[in-house]
Parts: sequence; C-alpha cells; structure tokens
Amino acid sequence: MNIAAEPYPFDFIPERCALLIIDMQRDFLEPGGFGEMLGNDVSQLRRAIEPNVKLLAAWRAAKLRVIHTREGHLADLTDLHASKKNRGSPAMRIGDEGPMGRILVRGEQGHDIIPELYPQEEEPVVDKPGKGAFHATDLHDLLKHNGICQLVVTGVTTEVCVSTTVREANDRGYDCLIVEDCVASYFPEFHKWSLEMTKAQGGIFGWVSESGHLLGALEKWSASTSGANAGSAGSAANMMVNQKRESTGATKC
Ligand code: TIU
Repeated sequence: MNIAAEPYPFDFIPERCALLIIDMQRDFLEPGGFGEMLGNDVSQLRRAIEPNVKLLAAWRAAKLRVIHTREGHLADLTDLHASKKNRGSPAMRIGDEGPMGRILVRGEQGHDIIPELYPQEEEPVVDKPGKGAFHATDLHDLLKHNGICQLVVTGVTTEVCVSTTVREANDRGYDCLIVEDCVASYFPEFHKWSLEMTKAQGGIFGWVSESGHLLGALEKWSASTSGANAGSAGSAANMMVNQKRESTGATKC
C-alpha cells in the first residue's frame, strides 16, 4: 500500500510496521520538567499532541503494533554519564527535585507519558538513557521478534530524539517514515531542517509524510481486514504476515 510521502511514496506494509512514539513525556511537554530546565519554551511541542492522539487511535483501531519510548535515568543515576549530567549550566540538573518530581528520573511524574497518549497495557514502553531509542535498550530485539521492519515515527523532539532514533534505525535496516505534524521541536527551524535532511538525497535517512495520509491508509487497511485481525496486535499481525506478503508482493523485509 503506497502512502504519499517525500521524497517518494512509502511502500507501507501494515503488519510489518510499528508506530514508534518517541518521548511524549511530561518532562518535555509540560512546564517544570527537563525541557524547560534546558531553557526551552515547552509550549512549542504541544501542537504535536492532537495529531498524535488521532494517529494513535487509528493505529490501535487497526490492531497494529504500537511502541512508546521514554528518556530517563535510574533513581541512583548509575546510567547517567557525567557528560550528560554536567552539560551546559542549567539551574537544575537531571536527578534534582522539580515540581514534577526528580528531573528525568524513571518512576517520577515528570518522566511519565502525557495522559493524552498514555500507553495501553499491551503496548511496550522502551526506557532509554540516551537520545536514540536503540542505544542501551532492547528495541532492536523487540522489533525483530515481532517481525517489524518499518517504523512510522512520531514524538519529540524532531532534531534530537526523533532524528537520532531514525538514524539508528536506518543503520539497522529499518525503513522509517517521520510524520511531520506528529513531531515537534523547541526550534521551528531545526524541525524544518531535520525533516529536510531526512528526505534529502533520495531519502538518505527515510521518508516524511503527514498524518492525514497515514489515517487514510489505516482506514483502508482496517476495512480490508475487517474482523480478520481482531485479537492481540502481536499475534494477529504475525499470523497475517505471510499471507499478506504474498498477496501484496511485499518482499522488502
Ligand atoms: N532537548 C531536546 O530537544 N530533546 C531531548 O533532550 N530529548 C528528546 O528529544 N526526547
């Protein structure tokens, strides 16, 4: 199934594709967290919430794989490099007590995903200490075990954790599509150029599209499988892989 995208249409294989939502955490999107501590205007990111809500609802309705990530550190900060802790000169640092609990520490309120996009029980949440979602996590194994070779990537921020993750994924053989209206940055120009860099040179890191195109494709997919893929996302999707690959001629992954 082709999805309109740049630099050219994306060959969407729904049952082999996961929606990867990067770091939609209170620490980045709400005042008093890590994002604001770094000197950023967190309101810049909120425009991505509503398009993500719609895309996530459609993805869930289609019973396809959803994975969330969170950036953060262990309570004892043993996974926090001194370089990350000491970078810049913020008034508060990772691990300090803020209005939403200890900044960027797992288990604290600020570290959690915003209520609008809260993960459902069957949706894996990958906790990562770095910017990329593959570094020091089991994401690659999780994707391989679930037969996933394509990623539709959303979340924050475009040029930091989204871009780092897409670059990591690209080097591991995944086809990535970034959803332009579902990613956001504290710096609009970095957002723009990060997307430009992704799709330049024939899609050097991947594809860029808009949520409207994905919603249309998901609707078609749901209609074509109506009822056949009911049940848990993983098992239903896996059972349909071979049959669908034959019928679509998809041999890319
Ligand atoms: N500072 C910034 O733009 N982003 C981060 O620190 N983390 C993520 O992008 N998630």
